[in-house]
Amino acid sequence: MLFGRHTKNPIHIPTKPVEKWVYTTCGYCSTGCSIEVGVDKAGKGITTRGVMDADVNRGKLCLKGIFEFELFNTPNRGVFPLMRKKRSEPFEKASWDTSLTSMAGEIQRIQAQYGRDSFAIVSTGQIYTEEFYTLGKLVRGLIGTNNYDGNTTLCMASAVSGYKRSFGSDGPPGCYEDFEHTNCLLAIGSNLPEQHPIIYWRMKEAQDRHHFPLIVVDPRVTMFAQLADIHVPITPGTDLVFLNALVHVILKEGLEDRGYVEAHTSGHSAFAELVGQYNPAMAAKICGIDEGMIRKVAHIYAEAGVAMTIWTMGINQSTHGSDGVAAINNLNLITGNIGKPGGTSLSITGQCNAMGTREFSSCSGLPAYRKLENTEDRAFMADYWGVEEDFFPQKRGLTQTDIFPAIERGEIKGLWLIATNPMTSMPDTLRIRKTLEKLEFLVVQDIYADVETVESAHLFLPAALWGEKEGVFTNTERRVNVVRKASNPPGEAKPELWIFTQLAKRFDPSGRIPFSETPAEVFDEMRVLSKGRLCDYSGMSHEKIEAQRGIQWPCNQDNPDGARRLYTDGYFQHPDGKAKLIALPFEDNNEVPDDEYPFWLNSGRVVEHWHTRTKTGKIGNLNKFSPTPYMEMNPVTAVRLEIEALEYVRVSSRRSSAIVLVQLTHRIAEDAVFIPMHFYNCVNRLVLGLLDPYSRQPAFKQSAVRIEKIDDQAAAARENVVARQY
Ligand SMILES: Nc1nc2c(c(=O)[nH]1)N[C@H]1C(S)=C(S)[C@@H](COP(=O)(O)OP(=O)(O)OC[C@H]3O[C@@H](n4cnc5c(=O)[nH]c(N)nc54)[C@H](O)[C@@H]3O)O[C@H]1N2
Ligand SMILES: Nc1nc2c(c(=O)[nH]1)N[C@H]1C(S)=C(S)[C@@H](COP(=O)(O)OP(=O)(O)OC[C@H]3O[C@@H](n4cnc5c(=O)[nH]c(N)nc54)[C@H](O)[C@@H]3O)O[C@H]1N2
Ligand code: SF4
Ligand SMILES: [Mo]
Repeated sequence: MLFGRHTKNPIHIPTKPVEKWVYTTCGYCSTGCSIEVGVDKAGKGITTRGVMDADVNRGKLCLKGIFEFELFNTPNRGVFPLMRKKRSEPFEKASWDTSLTSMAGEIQRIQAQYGRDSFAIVSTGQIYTEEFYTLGKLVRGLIGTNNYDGNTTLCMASAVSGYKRSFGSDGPPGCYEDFEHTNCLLAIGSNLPEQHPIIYWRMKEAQDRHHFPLIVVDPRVTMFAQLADIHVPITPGTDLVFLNALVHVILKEGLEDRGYVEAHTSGHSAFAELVGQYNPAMAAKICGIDEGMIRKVAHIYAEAGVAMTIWTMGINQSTHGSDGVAAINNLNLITGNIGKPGGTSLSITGQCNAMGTREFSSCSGLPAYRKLENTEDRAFMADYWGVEEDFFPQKRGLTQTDIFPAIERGEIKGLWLIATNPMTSMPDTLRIRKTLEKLEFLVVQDIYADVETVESAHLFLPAALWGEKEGVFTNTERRVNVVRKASNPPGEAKPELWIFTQLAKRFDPSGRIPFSETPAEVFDEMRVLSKGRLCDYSGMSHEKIEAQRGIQWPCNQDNPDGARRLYTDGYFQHPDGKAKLIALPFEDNNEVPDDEYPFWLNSGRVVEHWHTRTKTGKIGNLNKFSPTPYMEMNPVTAVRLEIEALEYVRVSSRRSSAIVLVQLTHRIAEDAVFIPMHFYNCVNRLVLGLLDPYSRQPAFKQSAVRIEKIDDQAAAARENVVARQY
């Protein structure tokens, strides 16, 4: 195929020898694009393309999806298990049999010596739901530790918590089609065009057709903010005040949907009293924005008829993350914007299967949104799995962010990390490294053998990657979509499902608790268990999902093709059937800039990279766009500090320091800097990560730092290269 400049150096794209196309769902972000992998004669994935008749992406992919097939060729994959007795010894190649038997033995030794909860497990939002479900059954039914969580505590925990507090259950009530019906979109702490490019494209298509106003709340002038009708450049961490003030104006001016509030909500009077205190003049001061802007946004939103809010990490990753989510729900409840086309509170999810873990992993409860705290739920699951009921704990154990301090205190002695890389993704990474070194036994289960955590591990288990195994993901709009196997895993790398069921045999040689061994059989268990629940899968099968290019739950007899929205009848999951309006006082408890550390440190993502770069750092076409740890700084600040563009500087917080390259841009305010989260030994050395009291999610986006010039630029460049890693 020839493109462009036909006469002078034409760009040539070679035709690839594709033998067949295999249907999958993208394994990066939660947009959930349908993507086909082109496979060659040898059974290797050699190209990828968007699926034209898939509702989510309609043939489109972002650049991560376009190059996703290259993952099958990336270096440093784990190809056999690695074992060692002590950290000081080199790893040796081990068989799966020896590895799993020794792993079970070590877990049992630790539990016998220090108690059942002294072994912890931290998983992910990036494996299939069948794998999550099986891991949950293994942990809740056989291993029996209650210190079992996922990296979703760094990501979606505040959304989950806020949904539960407002509506009585987790579960995003809206969908992408809402963009086509809405008259106003409020986007808070989300950089949609970079982080969810195809959701952004869906939004833009709808907006081009019917021109609804877009309001973006973000301290940075992101790509999204640049495209907005109104950009609200809020002071970091003060979104709750802004949201309370919007409701203040709406109630004061009688713009609420009184009928909806009376029929479907509780808690109005305490709520109204509290927001009564958040007048725009006071809020404007705290939020660092104009009072008139607050009034304007309140009017546009309440008078739109139908309006919707989306949000991502700018809300969730804050000391008021859960409150921020509940405040968004408050706003939508009082304006009657839940469960109607174009009117919703839609949390934009992060990882490809952060939803699946919420539904089925049993991390914070039991399958299909059952609760450990609920006697009936425990009894039901004990009976279904064939477990003694009192083997289940009666409330959830520690979250990921509380597991690490418990290791530090010596209460947890063993840890199993599955598809997560805390040495780069947790706050205060130098402390995390020391913490991991304290463990008597660390197992790392990853697709790559070069992940930082392996340096502290006793056992490494090589896993099969997306597209090398089969199962389902659930996306942001509750759409369950299937990934078929397109390529073979390298060497002895194994699908997670196989690893979990083989380990189960070590804990239960007699097979007292039966485990399904194929993804389709596991899916059948999930169908049975979810029947009649909010996240009802009972009407789905892998075949039907593929045929329909994904199905949104609930899917059952009443909704055989799935359902676009939740709560359309105004009936919520609290015992009285009503949603709660919650009074949410703001407490200013962040680390804020002061004389010693005068800048806000903000962190987040860039479009080319995925999290800790274990994948995208190895894909040339992605890595070359953003190969180096850098920092956004305002040019005015740079003049004041006598720093030049592309100079290396030292950034220090109360935790530690890091060397970064300065990029000058007006995207960032004069009193703030922004560093992407993707680089090892970089921004998370600096981040404090205070925890939200409800969700235990860290405030990754608000820390205080100072910036110093470096005389020896050559030495700084070398240090910066170390952080680059690949
Ligand atoms: N390319 C790419 N896409 C991804 C990912 C990736 O790693 N790479 N990761 C996926 C995952 S797991 C997630 S969770 C999502 C995250 O998706 P997003 O949340 O959209 O991305 P972030 O860059 O983390 O943060 C979004 C914005 O929050 C703003 N922000 C910071 N502090 C505040 C504040 O106090 N208030 C408000 N209102 N805004 C604030 C930041 O300036 C930033 O622009 O992206 C998903 N998509
Ligand atoms: N400063 C700062 N820090 C942040 C954030 C921020 O905005 N700012 N965001 C936070 C958020 S929202 C998130 S979601 C986290 C993400 O943090 P992490 O989950 O720690 O980051 P990943 O790089 O996605 O790690 C996934 C790991 O799983 C491996 N992997 C991929 N697929 C598979 C598989 O199928 N099986 C197995 N076994 N392994 C696999 C990858 O190689 C990688 O090592 O980071 C958080 N950290
Ligand atoms: S938008 Fe997300 S799901 Fe779609 S191709 Fe890009 S990374 Fe994959
Ligand atoms: Mo995330």
